[in-house]
Amino acid sequence: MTWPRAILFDVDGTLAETEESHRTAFNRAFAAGGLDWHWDRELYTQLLQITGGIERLRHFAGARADDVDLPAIHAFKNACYRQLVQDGSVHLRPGVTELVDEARLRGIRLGIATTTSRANVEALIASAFGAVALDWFEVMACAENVAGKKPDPAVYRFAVEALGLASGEVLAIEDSVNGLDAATGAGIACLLTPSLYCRADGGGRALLVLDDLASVPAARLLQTLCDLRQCQ
Ligand code: XBP
Ligand code: MG
Repeated sequence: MTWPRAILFDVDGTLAETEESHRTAFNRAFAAGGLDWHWDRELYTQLLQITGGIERLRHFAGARADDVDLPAIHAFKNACYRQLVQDGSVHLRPGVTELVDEARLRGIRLGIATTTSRANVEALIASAFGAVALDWFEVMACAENVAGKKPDPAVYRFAVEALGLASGEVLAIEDSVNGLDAATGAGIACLLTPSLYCRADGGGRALLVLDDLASVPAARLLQTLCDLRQCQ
């Protein structure tokens, strides 16, 4: 099996169900900032169509955006989020550890392609896998690296270029249709594992859709993906 040569993991919703912690952190930031805003699960489900926390805030604020220091609210939100991560509130989704271990065993390179910040990614990886794992992901393509957020394919293009590979040599793993569109828009085959907030989304362009990465043992999953890729 020679494919894939690298796997690019999305973070929020894919490595872990992070969005409840982001939502909690947003609400704490609103309260701390003296705002009477509150995002319940129903509203947050709709707001997640807007990728990126600051973009989501701007969209929600609308005409009020000029009256509120949105970057400060977002920075406070991210500090709260990282505290939740460091406190151990966020766990890896089923099968993630097994797939990462199997990929490392086979010499498949690992990377990250996310709309969130590098600080948030590093906090999650260090807390969930252990600090040693920060070296396992040789490319971290994050919010700081590109202007456009998913479904813009820019973050995937950046990651593939940093790996020095062709897009056809890489597998992406995503939880949302925005992420799927970003990966496939960059010419990267994508495995979709819908997260709690993205269950209703479709996965038409995905190479494969699974409830989670534990649905198939890691070695068999990699073989299945390779076979599917050859049939494309
Ligand atoms: C994830 C997101 C956001 C987070 C990111 O998208 O857009 O949920 O709020 O946190 P994806 P920031 O999983 O497709 O990368 O507030 O740091 O943007
Ligand atoms: Mg995601």
